[in-house]
Amino acid sequence: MAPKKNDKASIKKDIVQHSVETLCRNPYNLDKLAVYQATAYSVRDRLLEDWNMTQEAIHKENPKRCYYLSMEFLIGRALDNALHCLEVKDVYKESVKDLGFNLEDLLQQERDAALGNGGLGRLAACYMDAAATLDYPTWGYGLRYQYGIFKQLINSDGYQIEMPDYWLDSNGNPWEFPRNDVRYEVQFYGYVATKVNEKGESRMSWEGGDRVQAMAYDVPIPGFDTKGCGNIRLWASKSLKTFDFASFNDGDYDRSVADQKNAENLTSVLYPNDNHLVGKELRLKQEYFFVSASLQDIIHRFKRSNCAWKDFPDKVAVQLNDTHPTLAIPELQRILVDIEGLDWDAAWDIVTRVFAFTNHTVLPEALECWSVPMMEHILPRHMQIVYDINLFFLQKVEKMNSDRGLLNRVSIIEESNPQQVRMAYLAVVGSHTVNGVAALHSDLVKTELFKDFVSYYGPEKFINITNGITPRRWLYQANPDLRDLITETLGGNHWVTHLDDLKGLTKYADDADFQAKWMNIKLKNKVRLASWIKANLDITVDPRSLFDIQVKRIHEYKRQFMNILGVIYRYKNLQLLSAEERKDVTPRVVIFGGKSAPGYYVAKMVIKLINTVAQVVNNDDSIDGLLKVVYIPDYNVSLAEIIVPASDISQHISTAGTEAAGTSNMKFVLNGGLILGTVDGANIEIRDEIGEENIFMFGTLADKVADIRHQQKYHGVEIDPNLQVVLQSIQSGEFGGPETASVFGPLINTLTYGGDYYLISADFEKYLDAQDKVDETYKDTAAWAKKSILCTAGMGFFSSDRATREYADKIWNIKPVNIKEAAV
Ligand code: GLG
Repeated sequence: MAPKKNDKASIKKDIVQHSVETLCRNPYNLDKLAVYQATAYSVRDRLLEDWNMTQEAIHKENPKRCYYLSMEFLIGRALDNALHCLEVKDVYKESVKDLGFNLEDLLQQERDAALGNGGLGRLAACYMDAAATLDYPTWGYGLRYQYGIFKQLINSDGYQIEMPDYWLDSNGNPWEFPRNDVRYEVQFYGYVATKVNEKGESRMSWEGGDRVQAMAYDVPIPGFDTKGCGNIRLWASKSLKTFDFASFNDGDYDRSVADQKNAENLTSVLYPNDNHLVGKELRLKQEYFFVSASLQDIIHRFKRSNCAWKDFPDKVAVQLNDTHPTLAIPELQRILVDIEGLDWDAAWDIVTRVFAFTNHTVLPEALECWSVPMMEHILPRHMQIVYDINLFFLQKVEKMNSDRGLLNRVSIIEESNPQQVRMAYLAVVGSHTVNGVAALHSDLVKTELFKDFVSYYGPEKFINITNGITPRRWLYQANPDLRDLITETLGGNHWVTHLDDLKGLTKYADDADFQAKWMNIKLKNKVRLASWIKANLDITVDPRSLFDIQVKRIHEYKRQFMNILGVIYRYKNLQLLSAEERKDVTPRVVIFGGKSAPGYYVAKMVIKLINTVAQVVNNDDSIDGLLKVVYIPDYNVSLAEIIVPASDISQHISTAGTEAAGTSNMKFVLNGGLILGTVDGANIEIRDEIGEENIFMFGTLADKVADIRHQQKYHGVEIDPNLQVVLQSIQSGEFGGPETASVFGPLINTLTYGGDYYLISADFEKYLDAQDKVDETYKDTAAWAKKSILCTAGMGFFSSDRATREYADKIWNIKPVNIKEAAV
């Protein structure tokens, strides 16, 4: 087949052809949605050429491959990204213009692929972008949820409302290829029997139960500046029985389709919890369905290469993105022992050379534990295998140290009632390498979370790979003006795939001309966000104000509560100032965004408080517009692309030791936004890279947190005096009247009776001081501009290319494939 041509005439022809033949539309009756779709299909055709060539090249070379198993991929929109990667954005712009459309409008028609909750899922998407860009033979595996993360509405009372995100609506999804021929069966329930195999050996066999089918959908992931195109294979559950004719003939139509519905329900919805486990049976089934289908597919591909099982770890690396896919460990052991007939030790040797595990959190409420009775019921054979893995492991530990306490502490089975399987421990025992996602976090993983495992295995098994983000989406695509200025200044776009090049901006940090250009771009991005806010929320904000942004999942540990309490403090202070004094005030727009898990009461109260405060502040003319508060509903990847480039300062203020890394911090700084942050997660490494004079840091250090909590437990919380004033103003009904005030009672109690677990009171004064510094610094535009430039200049390290390379070298042991050479 002749390759697609990228001249305007050919592109126009392709778009029209897809409108007519794929969408069945009359070319004289096309709306934006239809043209977006036809455009997307024509881009997909072009990607497909690269996709096929890449897969062909990998197939021919048959190198060791890596499979990235993740229950979440927060991809966002695909069209703009693909246009950039294929280097056809300009010619497409011209082509759709000729057809009477504006490309930027068309891009807005696409729905986000929002198959993730937050940082963890977005990280997976950034790594797939990097792996494709670097030509690594890496595939992602995930689930094709019919409903992604819910859509968040804020009602007129300021509460979060959740609406289903049926992203695969009747319009179809041009960014996936259904693979009708790639289907596997997945079993649940049943019982374990003993069987004699062909060799006359006695083996366990998992019998009976239910079966559903997994069908593959491939999502192409274009690389930048390469012909390579990666892949994420997503599984959808389908029924094995299509239609129950017996029931239908009995007139029971409902029952005849029930089985199909049940099976399809399995992958229908993404669990909307971030950093919080909700131990639902359906979730456990999703996890097993996911790993079973993925391993069958991986093994199928491996077997085609005619290698022996002992070579499996030389051909296959599997990365477990958090514990969610940990069942892959007992599942591979089961396949090798029960089905392939290997003996236990040989199988276990293979398993432990294949898997590696990324831990993303030390928060106890986020660590997955599954009840033994539930697991026994759904996965009876796996439960036996987990017991055996644990037994053999504990026997080895005992040989080294027979301390009962130690054995209890490291046991994969927690002796609670009912017993629980500690998935993180299973992941550690079944993996060759465990990594944390930022330096401090990886330290905590070693010294706290898996301390006993470190003394057993030795420290080498536990490493750090600091997270990274893709500069393609998060600068090149989201901030075109800054991209162009950087490209012009550095003399080409080599930096997009070699982010360390940004260092070259350092020498312009004091250049007044360059500063002016730089700040002008920031202003333009703020104007863009201000118009979005006006158009969508009808709130007027002045783009010359300092834009102060906190967008991320709403969580107590992330302390949006502290932020809004600080806003109230600021508001009350403004009220006290004379007209003369106000002249000296830096005007602020404080912007929040983020979803709360639907069942997370305290987080939902924080959203309500922010919106209630916004109502009052935004309608108070007496403060001369010096403060505005905006809650942007339904924060997602596409909104982040508008919000991130528009920030002057963004807040990353988790209690020290709680945020594993954070990745939005990297996105903001990459776009020349300063950050106000605690000494936590990747903030610390960002500081080390950009220089401490370019970041506003404050707050209790991680190693002091436990002491303060201990103190508070025994002596109560001494509420900071400024905070006291703020709390009183809430309680007195200043925000929303006395009735609303009582609604906030339980929220305020988390600081007082609850023991202020997240140290809001303890950090409040330092927080306000840091905010004062921000205000002061912003007054000196040149000084601010310099800091902003140095922020971007120092961000090379945080590219997902660097992070992915580290995984490839230190964990996966894979090399890039030469796509061009291999393809000829
Ligand atoms: C986690 C952590 C974040 C981390 C992200 C990616 O809470 O701190 O940056 O994974 O490693 N659940 C998450 O988002």
